[in-house]
Amino acid sequence: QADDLVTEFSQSTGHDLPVENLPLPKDFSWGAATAAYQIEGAVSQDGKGKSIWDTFTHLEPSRTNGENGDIACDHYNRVAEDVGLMSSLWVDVYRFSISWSRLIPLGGRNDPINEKGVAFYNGLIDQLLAKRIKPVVTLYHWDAPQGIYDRYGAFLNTAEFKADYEHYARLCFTRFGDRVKTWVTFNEPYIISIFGHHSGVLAPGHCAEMGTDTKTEPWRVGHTLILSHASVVQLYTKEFQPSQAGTISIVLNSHFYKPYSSSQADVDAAQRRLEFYIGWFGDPIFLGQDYPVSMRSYLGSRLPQFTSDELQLLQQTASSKAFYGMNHYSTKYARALPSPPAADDWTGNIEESSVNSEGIEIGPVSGLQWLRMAPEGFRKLMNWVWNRYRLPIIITENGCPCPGETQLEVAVNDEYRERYLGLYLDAISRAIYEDKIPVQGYYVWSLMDNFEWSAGYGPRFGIVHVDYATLKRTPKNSAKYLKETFQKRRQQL
Ligand code: PSG
Repeated sequence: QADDLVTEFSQSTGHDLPVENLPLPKDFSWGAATAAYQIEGAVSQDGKGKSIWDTFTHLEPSRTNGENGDIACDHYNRVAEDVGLMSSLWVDVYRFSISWSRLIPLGGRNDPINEKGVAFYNGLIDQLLAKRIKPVVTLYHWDAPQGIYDRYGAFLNTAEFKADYEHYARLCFTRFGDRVKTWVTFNEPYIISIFGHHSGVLAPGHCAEMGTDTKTEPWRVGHTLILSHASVVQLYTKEFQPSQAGTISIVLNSHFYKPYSSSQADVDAAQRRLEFYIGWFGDPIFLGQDYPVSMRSYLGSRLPQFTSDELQLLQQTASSKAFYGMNHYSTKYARALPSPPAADDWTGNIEESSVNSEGIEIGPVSGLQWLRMAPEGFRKLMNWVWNRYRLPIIITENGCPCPGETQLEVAVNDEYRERYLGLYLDAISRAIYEDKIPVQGYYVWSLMDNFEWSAGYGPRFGIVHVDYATLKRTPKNSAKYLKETFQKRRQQL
Protein backbone atom coordinates (compact mmCIF):
# COMPACT_ATOMS: atom_id res chain seq x y z
CA GLN A 1 0.00 0.00 0.00
CA ALA A 2 3.00 2.29 0.51
CA ASP A 3 3.90 1.50 -3.06
CA ASP A 4 0.42 2.54 -4.21
CA LEU A 5 0.87 5.80 -2.35
CA VAL A 6 3.99 6.61 -4.36
CA THR A 7 2.47 5.54 -7.68
CA GLU A 8 -0.61 7.63 -6.99
CA PHE A 9 1.60 10.58 -6.15
CA SER A 10 3.60 10.14 -9.35
CA GLN A 11 0.46 10.08 -11.46
CA SER A 12 -1.28 13.02 -9.81
CA THR A 13 1.75 15.32 -9.81
CA GLY A 14 3.62 14.21 -12.89
CA HIS A 15 6.72 13.46 -10.75
CA ASP A 16 8.25 10.39 -12.30
CA LEU A 17 9.31 7.99 -9.55
CA PRO A 18 10.17 4.50 -10.86
CA VAL A 19 13.48 3.09 -9.60
CA GLU A 20 16.00 2.57 -12.40
CA ASN A 21 18.71 0.75 -10.46
CA LEU A 22 21.47 2.74 -12.16
CA PRO A 23 25.07 1.59 -11.77
CA LEU A 24 27.58 2.63 -9.11
CA PRO A 25 31.38 2.40 -9.18
CA LYS A 26 33.00 -0.89 -8.16
CA ASP A 27 34.84 0.74 -5.27
CA PHE A 28 31.80 2.67 -4.00
CA SER A 29 31.32 1.81 -0.34
CA TRP A 30 28.04 1.31 1.45
CA GLY A 31 27.31 1.13 5.10
CA ALA A 32 24.92 1.80 7.94
CA ALA A 33 24.96 4.59 10.51
CA THR A 34 23.91 4.97 14.15
CA ALA A 35 24.60 7.26 17.11
CA ALA A 36 25.52 6.28 20.66
CA TYR A 37 22.58 7.77 22.56
CA GLN A 38 20.07 6.47 20.04
CA ILE A 39 21.06 2.79 20.29
CA GLU A 40 23.41 1.96 23.15
CA GLY A 41 21.19 2.15 26.23
CA ALA A 42 23.15 1.11 29.34
CA VAL A 43 23.17 4.77 30.37
CA SER A 44 24.76 4.17 33.74
CA GLN A 45 26.43 0.83 33.16
CA ASP A 46 30.16 0.34 33.71
CA GLY A 47 30.80 3.84 35.01
CA LYS A 48 29.27 5.93 32.21
CA GLY A 49 28.64 9.53 33.24
CA LYS A 50 25.47 11.49 32.47
CA SER A 51 25.08 13.39 29.22
CA ILE A 52 22.84 16.34 28.43
CA TRP A 53 20.47 13.85 26.76
CA ASP A 54 20.03 11.89 30.00
CA THR A 55 19.05 15.13 31.67
CA PHE A 56 16.89 16.39 28.82
CA THR A 57 14.80 13.21 28.60
CA HIS A 58 14.37 12.73 32.36
CA LEU A 59 13.77 16.30 33.49
CA GLU A 60 10.70 16.81 31.32
CA PRO A 61 9.77 13.59 29.52
CA SER A 62 7.06 15.24 27.44
CA ARG A 63 9.83 16.76 25.32
CA THR A 64 10.68 13.30 23.98
CA ASN A 65 7.26 11.67 23.79
CA GLY A 66 7.74 10.43 27.37
CA GLU A 67 10.64 8.26 26.24
CA ASN A 68 14.42 8.16 26.71
CA GLY A 69 17.58 6.31 25.75
CA ASP A 70 18.03 4.43 29.06
CA ILE A 71 17.69 1.08 27.31
CA ALA A 72 17.20 2.03 23.64
CA CYS A 73 18.31 -0.98 21.55
CA ASP A 74 20.61 -2.18 24.34
CA HIS A 75 23.35 -2.24 21.74
CA TYR A 76 25.93 -1.87 24.53
CA ASN A 77 25.15 -5.43 25.60
CA ARG A 78 24.47 -6.81 22.12
CA VAL A 79 27.49 -5.78 20.11
CA ALA A 80 28.33 -9.27 18.84
CA GLU A 81 24.79 -9.79 17.56
CA ASP A 82 24.70 -6.37 15.88
CA VAL A 83 28.07 -6.78 14.19
CA GLY A 84 26.88 -10.20 13.00
CA LEU A 85 23.79 -8.55 11.55
CA MET A 86 25.90 -6.03 9.65
CA SER A 87 28.14 -8.75 8.39
CA SER A 88 25.13 -10.68 7.06
CA LEU A 89 24.12 -7.55 5.10
CA TRP A 90 27.61 -7.26 3.61
CA VAL A 91 28.11 -3.65 4.62
CA ASP A 92 31.56 -2.21 3.94
CA VAL A 93 31.29 0.48 6.60
CA TYR A 94 29.73 1.04 10.00
CA ARG A 95 29.41 4.67 11.08
CA PHE A 96 28.85 5.01 14.83
CA SER A 97 29.47 7.65 17.46
CA ILE A 98 31.40 7.51 20.71
CA SER A 99 29.68 8.52 23.91
CA TRP A 100 32.06 11.09 25.42
CA SER A 101 30.70 10.51 28.93
CA ARG A 102 31.41 6.78 28.65
CA LEU A 103 35.11 7.55 28.18
CA ILE A 104 35.35 10.57 30.47
CA PRO A 105 32.31 10.44 32.79
CA LEU A 106 32.61 14.08 33.86
CA GLY A 107 33.89 15.20 30.46
CA GLY A 108 36.70 17.56 31.42
CA ARG A 109 40.40 17.48 30.63
CA ASN A 110 41.36 16.90 34.25
CA ASP A 111 38.68 14.32 34.95
CA PRO A 112 39.33 10.58 35.27
CA ILE A 113 39.10 8.21 32.32
CA ASN A 114 36.72 5.25 32.45
CA GLU A 115 38.70 2.28 31.11
CA LYS A 116 35.55 0.16 30.83
CA GLY A 117 34.19 2.65 28.32
CA VAL A 118 37.42 2.50 26.33
CA ALA A 119 37.24 -1.29 26.40
CA PHE A 120 33.70 -1.24 25.00
CA TYR A 121 34.71 0.70 21.89
CA ASN A 122 37.90 -1.33 21.50
CA GLY A 123 35.75 -4.47 21.46
CA LEU A 124 33.34 -3.01 18.93
CA ILE A 125 36.15 -1.87 16.62
CA ASP A 126 37.92 -5.23 16.82
CA GLN A 127 34.75 -7.16 16.08
CA LEU A 128 34.04 -4.94 13.07
CA LEU A 129 37.53 -5.39 11.67
CA ALA A 130 37.32 -9.15 12.21
CA LYS A 131 34.33 -9.08 9.83
CA ARG A 132 36.16 -6.70 7.46
CA ILE A 133 33.80 -3.83 8.25
CA LYS A 134 35.46 -0.42 8.27
CA PRO A 135 34.64 1.79 11.29
CA VAL A 136 33.80 5.44 10.59
CA VAL A 137 33.69 7.20 13.93
CA THR A 138 31.82 10.34 14.95
CA LEU A 139 33.36 11.96 18.02
CA TYR A 140 30.28 13.98 18.85
CA HIS A 141 26.69 13.08 18.03
CA TRP A 142 24.89 15.40 20.48
CA ASP A 143 25.51 13.76 23.87
CA ALA A 144 27.77 16.26 25.67
CA PRO A 145 28.80 15.21 29.16
CA GLN A 146 26.51 16.80 31.73
CA GLY A 147 29.65 17.66 33.71
CA ILE A 148 30.92 20.21 31.19
CA TYR A 149 27.44 21.65 30.75
CA ASP A 150 27.13 22.15 34.51
CA ARG A 151 30.60 23.69 34.76
CA TYR A 152 30.50 26.24 31.96
CA GLY A 153 27.52 25.63 29.67
CA ALA A 154 29.45 23.41 27.24
CA PHE A 155 29.38 25.21 23.84
CA LEU A 156 28.67 28.55 25.50
CA ASN A 157 32.28 28.83 26.66
CA THR A 158 34.42 28.52 23.54
CA ALA A 159 37.84 28.33 25.21
CA GLU A 160 36.82 25.79 27.87
CA PHE A 161 34.88 23.62 25.45
CA LYS A 162 37.69 23.64 22.89
CA ALA A 163 40.23 22.54 25.48
CA ASP A 164 38.04 19.73 26.83
CA TYR A 165 37.01 18.57 23.37
CA GLU A 166 40.65 18.48 22.24
CA HIS A 167 41.54 16.36 25.24
CA TYR A 168 38.68 13.96 24.50
CA ALA A 169 39.59 13.77 20.80
CA ARG A 170 43.23 13.10 21.68
CA LEU A 171 42.13 10.23 23.89
CA CYS A 172 40.12 8.74 20.99
CA PHE A 173 42.95 9.12 18.47
CA THR A 174 45.42 7.60 20.94
CA ARG A 175 43.31 4.62 21.91
CA PHE A 176 41.46 3.87 18.67
CA GLY A 177 43.42 5.59 15.88
CA ASP A 178 45.57 2.57 15.12
CA ARG A 179 42.40 0.95 13.71
CA VAL A 180 39.99 3.81 12.97
CA LYS A 181 40.94 5.61 9.74
CA THR A 182 37.96 7.88 9.19
CA TRP A 183 36.92 10.42 11.81
CA VAL A 184 34.05 12.88 12.02
CA THR A 185 34.38 15.73 14.53
CA PHE A 186 30.74 16.81 14.86
CA ASN A 187 27.45 15.50 13.55
CA GLU A 188 25.26 18.31 12.19
CA PRO A 189 26.43 21.53 13.84
CA TYR A 190 23.34 23.25 12.39
CA ILE A 191 21.01 21.01 14.37
CA ILE A 192 23.11 21.35 17.52
CA SER A 193 22.96 25.16 17.29
CA ILE A 194 19.41 25.78 16.09
CA PHE A 195 17.49 22.86 17.61
CA GLY A 196 19.49 22.85 20.86
CA HIS A 197 19.88 26.62 21.34
CA HIS A 198 17.03 28.34 19.48
CA SER A 199 13.89 26.21 19.18
CA GLY A 200 15.00 24.09 22.13
CA VAL A 201 13.47 20.86 20.84
CA LEU A 202 16.77 19.05 21.38
CA ALA A 203 19.12 19.02 24.39
CA PRO A 204 20.00 21.20 26.20
CA GLY A 205 16.62 22.68 25.23
CA HIS A 206 17.56 26.35 25.22
CA CYS A 207 14.84 28.57 23.77
CA ALA A 208 13.39 32.06 24.15
CA GLU A 209 10.77 30.86 26.68
CA MET A 210 13.64 29.63 28.87
CA GLY A 211 15.26 33.04 28.80
CA THR A 212 17.84 32.22 26.13
CA ASP A 213 18.97 35.12 23.95
CA THR A 214 18.02 33.42 20.71
CA LYS A 215 19.26 36.41 18.72
CA THR A 216 22.87 35.49 19.47
CA GLU A 217 23.20 32.15 21.26
CA PRO A 218 22.89 29.78 18.28
CA TRP A 219 25.59 31.72 16.41
CA ARG A 220 27.90 31.61 19.43
CA VAL A 221 27.38 27.85 19.64
CA GLY A 222 28.11 27.50 15.92
CA HIS A 223 31.26 29.57 16.36
CA THR A 224 32.47 27.26 19.14
CA LEU A 225 31.77 24.21 16.98
CA ILE A 226 33.68 25.60 13.99
CA LEU A 227 36.73 26.55 16.05
CA SER A 228 36.71 23.29 18.00
CA HIS A 229 36.47 21.35 14.75
CA ALA A 230 39.41 23.23 13.28
CA SER A 231 41.63 22.77 16.30
CA VAL A 232 40.93 19.03 16.43
CA VAL A 233 41.63 18.71 12.69
CA GLN A 234 44.93 20.48 13.31
CA LEU A 235 45.68 18.19 16.26
CA TYR A 236 44.98 15.10 14.15
CA THR A 237 46.91 16.19 11.07
CA LYS A 238 49.96 17.28 13.08
CA GLU A 239 50.21 14.57 15.69
CA PHE A 240 48.36 11.51 14.48
CA GLN A 241 47.98 11.51 10.71
CA PRO A 242 51.72 11.03 10.02
CA SER A 243 51.66 7.62 11.72
CA GLN A 244 47.97 6.67 11.55
CA ALA A 245 47.32 7.84 7.97
CA GLY A 246 43.62 8.43 8.44
CA THR A 247 41.32 11.24 7.42
CA ILE A 248 39.09 13.63 9.37
CA SER A 249 36.17 15.88 8.51
CA ILE A 250 32.75 17.02 9.68
CA VAL A 251 29.19 16.00 8.79
CA LEU A 252 26.81 18.76 7.65
CA ASN A 253 23.12 18.20 7.06
CA SER A 254 20.69 20.12 4.93
CA HIS A 255 17.51 19.84 2.99
CA PHE A 256 17.75 20.99 -0.60
CA TYR A 257 15.70 24.14 -1.22
CA LYS A 258 13.76 24.93 -4.36
CA PRO A 259 12.21 28.36 -4.98
CA TYR A 260 8.57 28.57 -3.90
CA SER A 261 7.75 30.44 -7.13
CA SER A 262 9.68 31.62 -10.17
CA SER A 263 10.00 35.14 -8.72
CA GLN A 264 13.55 36.46 -8.34
CA ALA A 265 12.92 36.96 -4.61
CA ASP A 266 12.13 33.26 -4.16
CA VAL A 267 15.04 32.16 -6.36
CA ASP A 268 17.34 34.25 -4.15
CA ALA A 269 15.62 32.89 -1.04
CA ALA A 270 16.41 29.27 -1.97
CA GLN A 271 20.09 30.09 -2.46
CA ARG A 272 20.22 32.15 0.74
CA ARG A 273 18.56 29.36 2.73
CA LEU A 274 21.32 26.96 1.66
CA GLU A 275 23.97 29.49 2.62
CA PHE A 276 22.38 29.85 6.07
CA TYR A 277 22.19 26.07 6.43
CA ILE A 278 25.43 24.80 4.87
CA GLY A 279 27.57 27.87 4.15
CA TRP A 280 27.39 28.84 7.85
CA PHE A 281 29.75 25.94 8.61
CA GLY A 282 31.02 24.95 5.19
CA ASP A 283 32.54 28.32 4.21
CA PRO A 284 34.72 28.72 7.33
CA ILE A 285 35.58 25.00 7.50
CA PHE A 286 36.11 24.04 3.86
CA LEU A 287 37.02 27.41 2.32
CA GLY A 288 38.87 28.81 5.34
CA GLN A 289 36.99 32.09 5.14
CA ASP A 290 34.39 34.19 6.93
CA TYR A 291 30.68 33.35 7.10
CA PRO A 292 28.71 33.80 3.85
CA VAL A 293 28.10 37.41 2.80
CA SER A 294 24.33 36.84 2.97
CA MET A 295 24.64 35.85 6.64
CA ARG A 296 26.73 38.90 7.47
CA SER A 297 24.22 41.18 5.81
CA TYR A 298 21.13 39.65 7.43
CA LEU A 299 22.56 38.95 10.88
CA GLY A 300 24.99 41.85 11.29
CA SER A 301 26.50 42.02 14.75
CA ARG A 302 24.51 38.96 15.89
CA LEU A 303 27.15 36.88 14.12
CA PRO A 304 30.51 36.51 15.92
CA GLN A 305 33.77 37.63 14.27
CA PHE A 306 36.78 35.43 13.59
CA THR A 307 40.11 36.89 14.75
CA SER A 308 42.96 36.85 12.24
CA ASP A 309 44.59 33.96 14.14
CA GLU A 310 41.37 32.00 13.92
CA LEU A 311 41.06 32.70 10.20
CA GLN A 312 44.60 31.47 9.76
CA LEU A 313 43.77 28.25 11.60
CA LEU A 314 40.69 27.83 9.42
CA GLN A 315 42.73 28.35 6.26
CA GLN A 316 45.32 25.81 7.33
CA THR A 317 42.80 23.15 8.27
CA ALA A 318 40.60 23.80 5.20
CA SER A 319 43.50 22.77 3.01
CA SER A 320 43.74 19.37 4.68
CA LYS A 321 41.38 18.22 1.89
CA ALA A 322 39.33 15.49 3.42
CA PHE A 323 35.78 14.76 2.37
CA TYR A 324 32.40 16.42 2.74
CA GLY A 325 30.15 14.34 5.00
CA MET A 326 26.57 14.86 3.82
CA ASN A 327 23.48 13.99 5.83
CA HIS A 328 20.45 14.45 3.65
CA TYR A 329 16.82 13.43 3.82
CA SER A 330 14.48 15.73 1.93
CA THR A 331 13.73 18.87 -0.09
CA LYS A 332 11.60 21.91 0.71
CA TYR A 333 10.43 25.06 -1.00
CA ALA A 334 11.88 28.37 0.16
CA ARG A 335 9.77 31.52 0.04
CA ALA A 336 11.05 35.04 0.66
CA LEU A 337 9.03 36.70 3.42
CA PRO A 338 7.72 40.16 2.52
CA SER A 339 7.97 41.61 6.03
CA PRO A 340 11.23 42.49 7.79
CA PRO A 341 12.89 39.52 9.57
CA ALA A 342 12.03 38.68 13.17
CA ALA A 343 14.59 39.90 15.71
CA ASP A 344 15.81 36.33 16.24
CA ASP A 345 15.40 35.10 12.64
CA TRP A 346 17.76 32.25 11.76
CA THR A 347 16.73 31.56 8.18
CA GLY A 348 17.55 34.71 6.21
CA ASN A 349 13.88 35.71 6.41
CA ILE A 350 12.54 32.68 4.65
CA GLU A 351 9.48 30.53 5.06
CA GLU A 352 9.82 26.83 4.30
CA SER A 353 7.07 24.65 2.94
CA SER A 354 6.39 21.33 1.26
CA VAL A 355 4.00 22.87 -1.27
CA ASN A 356 4.90 25.51 -3.86
CA SER A 357 2.96 28.51 -5.19
CA GLU A 358 1.13 26.27 -7.66
CA GLY A 359 0.03 23.88 -4.96
CA ILE A 360 2.47 21.16 -6.06
CA GLU A 361 3.83 19.01 -3.24
CA ILE A 362 7.57 18.37 -3.15
CA GLY A 363 7.09 14.60 -2.86
CA PRO A 364 5.13 11.81 -1.20
CA VAL A 365 5.21 12.09 2.58
CA SER A 366 7.08 9.47 4.67
CA GLY A 367 6.39 8.54 8.29
CA LEU A 368 7.43 12.09 9.24
CA GLN A 369 5.81 15.25 7.86
CA TRP A 370 9.10 17.04 7.15
CA LEU A 371 10.55 14.10 5.27
CA ARG A 372 9.29 13.62 1.73
CA MET A 373 10.65 11.53 -1.10
CA ALA A 374 12.37 13.99 -3.44
CA PRO A 375 15.41 12.38 -5.10
CA GLU A 376 15.87 15.14 -7.67
CA GLY A 377 16.60 17.62 -4.86
CA PHE A 378 19.25 15.24 -3.53
CA ARG A 379 21.07 15.31 -6.87
CA LYS A 380 20.84 19.11 -6.93
CA LEU A 381 22.23 19.31 -3.41
CA MET A 382 25.26 17.18 -4.35
CA ASN A 383 25.83 19.59 -7.25
CA TRP A 384 25.48 22.64 -4.99
CA VAL A 385 27.99 21.26 -2.50
CA TRP A 386 30.43 20.14 -5.18
CA ASN A 387 30.31 23.53 -6.94
CA ARG A 388 30.99 25.38 -3.71
CA TYR A 389 33.56 23.15 -2.00
CA ARG A 390 35.06 20.82 -4.63
CA LEU A 391 35.49 17.99 -2.17
CA PRO A 392 34.72 14.30 -2.55
CA ILE A 393 31.34 13.63 -0.95
CA ILE A 394 30.36 10.80 1.37
CA ILE A 395 26.66 10.43 2.11
CA THR A 396 26.97 9.87 5.84
CA GLU A 397 23.20 9.59 6.46
CA ASN A 398 20.13 9.08 4.29
CA GLY A 399 16.93 7.17 4.93
CA CYS A 400 13.33 7.52 6.12
CA PRO A 401 10.55 6.12 8.26
CA CYS A 402 7.66 4.61 6.29
CA PRO A 403 4.09 5.88 6.55
CA GLY A 404 2.13 3.81 9.06
CA GLU A 405 5.16 1.77 10.13
CA THR A 406 3.88 0.60 13.50
CA GLN A 407 3.30 -3.15 13.45
CA LEU A 408 5.97 -5.66 12.57
CA GLU A 409 4.18 -6.84 9.42
CA VAL A 410 4.03 -3.32 7.99
CA ALA A 411 7.51 -2.48 9.18
CA VAL A 412 9.21 -5.48 7.61
CA ASN A 413 7.30 -5.02 4.38
CA ASP A 414 8.77 -1.53 3.91
CA GLU A 415 7.99 -0.73 0.29
CA TYR A 416 8.11 3.02 0.78
CA ARG A 417 11.65 2.82 2.13
CA GLU A 418 12.78 0.48 -0.63
CA ARG A 419 11.51 2.91 -3.24
CA TYR A 420 13.02 5.90 -1.43
CA LEU A 421 16.44 4.27 -1.11
CA GLY A 422 16.38 2.99 -4.68
CA LEU A 423 15.64 6.46 -6.06
CA TYR A 424 18.21 8.21 -3.86
CA LEU A 425 20.84 5.73 -5.09
CA ASP A 426 19.81 6.51 -8.67
CA ALA A 427 20.43 10.18 -7.86
CA ILE A 428 23.94 9.31 -6.68
CA SER A 429 24.59 7.36 -9.87
CA ARG A 430 23.53 10.38 -11.94
CA ALA A 431 25.67 12.70 -9.81
CA ILE A 432 28.68 10.47 -10.41
CA TYR A 433 28.30 9.61 -14.08
CA GLU A 434 26.39 12.57 -15.51
CA ASP A 435 27.51 15.41 -13.25
CA LYS A 436 31.06 14.05 -12.67
CA ILE A 437 30.91 14.49 -8.91
CA PRO A 438 33.14 12.23 -6.81
CA VAL A 439 30.63 10.62 -4.45
CA GLN A 440 32.49 7.90 -2.60
CA GLY A 441 30.09 6.19 -0.27
CA TYR A 442 26.58 5.86 1.10
CA TYR A 443 25.64 5.12 4.72
CA VAL A 444 21.97 4.46 5.32
CA TRP A 445 20.29 5.95 8.38
CA SER A 446 19.88 3.75 10.21
CA LEU A 447 21.16 0.25 10.86
CA MET A 448 18.22 -0.33 13.17
CA ASP A 449 15.13 1.40 14.56
CA ASN A 450 16.20 3.62 17.43
CA PHE A 451 15.49 6.55 19.72
CA GLU A 452 14.55 9.36 17.33
CA TRP A 453 15.30 12.25 19.73
CA SER A 454 12.26 14.49 20.32
CA ALA A 455 10.03 11.99 18.48
CA GLY A 456 11.00 9.15 20.83
CA TYR A 457 10.52 5.63 19.51
CA GLY A 458 7.69 6.56 17.11
CA PRO A 459 9.43 7.02 13.75
CA ARG A 460 11.37 3.94 12.67
CA PHE A 461 14.38 4.72 10.48
CA GLY A 462 15.98 1.26 10.63
CA ILE A 463 16.60 -1.18 7.83
CA VAL A 464 16.38 -3.64 10.72
CA HIS A 465 13.24 -3.67 12.88
CA VAL A 466 13.64 -3.58 16.65
CA ASP A 467 10.87 -4.87 18.89
CA TYR A 468 11.30 -2.64 21.93
CA ALA A 469 9.55 -5.13 24.22
CA THR A 470 11.90 -8.01 23.46
CA LEU A 471 14.75 -6.13 21.70
CA LYS A 472 14.58 -8.71 18.94
CA ARG A 473 16.10 -7.56 15.64
CA THR A 474 14.40 -8.45 12.33
CA PRO A 475 15.86 -7.29 9.01
CA LYS A 476 13.27 -5.47 6.91
CA ASN A 477 12.92 -6.04 3.17
CA SER A 478 14.90 -2.84 2.57
CA ALA A 479 17.93 -4.43 4.26
CA LYS A 480 17.87 -7.28 1.75
CA TYR A 481 17.19 -4.78 -1.01
CA LEU A 482 20.29 -2.73 -0.14
CA LYS A 483 22.47 -5.81 0.10
CA GLU A 484 21.30 -6.99 -3.31
CA THR A 485 21.19 -3.63 -5.05
CA PHE A 486 24.76 -2.80 -4.10
CA GLN A 487 25.83 -6.23 -5.24
CA LYS A 488 24.11 -5.70 -8.62
CA ARG A 489 24.70 -2.00 -9.20
CA ARG A 490 28.42 -2.32 -8.55
CA GLN A 491 28.71 -5.11 -11.14
CA GLN A 492 27.24 -3.02 -13.94
CA LEU A 493 29.21 -0.98 -16.52
C1 PSG B 1 18.07 16.23 10.56
C2 PSG B 1 17.21 17.11 9.97
C3 PSG B 1 15.98 17.33 10.56
C4 PSG B 1 15.58 16.69 11.70
C5 PSG B 1 16.45 15.83 12.26
C6 PSG B 1 17.69 15.59 11.71
N1 PSG B 1 15.08 18.23 9.98
O1 PSG B 1 15.44 18.85 8.98
O2 PSG B 1 13.97 18.40 10.48
S1 PSG B 1 18.71 14.62 12.60
C7 PSG B 1 19.60 13.41 11.78
C8 PSG B 1 20.49 12.84 12.84
C9 PSG B 1 20.07 11.50 13.33
C10 PSG B 1 18.57 11.38 13.25
C11 PSG B 1 18.20 11.44 11.78
C12 PSG B 1 16.73 11.36 11.47
O3 PSG B 1 21.86 12.89 12.56
O4 PSG B 1 20.58 11.29 14.63
O5 PSG B 1 18.08 10.23 13.86
O6 PSG B 1 18.71 12.59 11.16
O7 PSG B 1 16.02 12.49 11.94
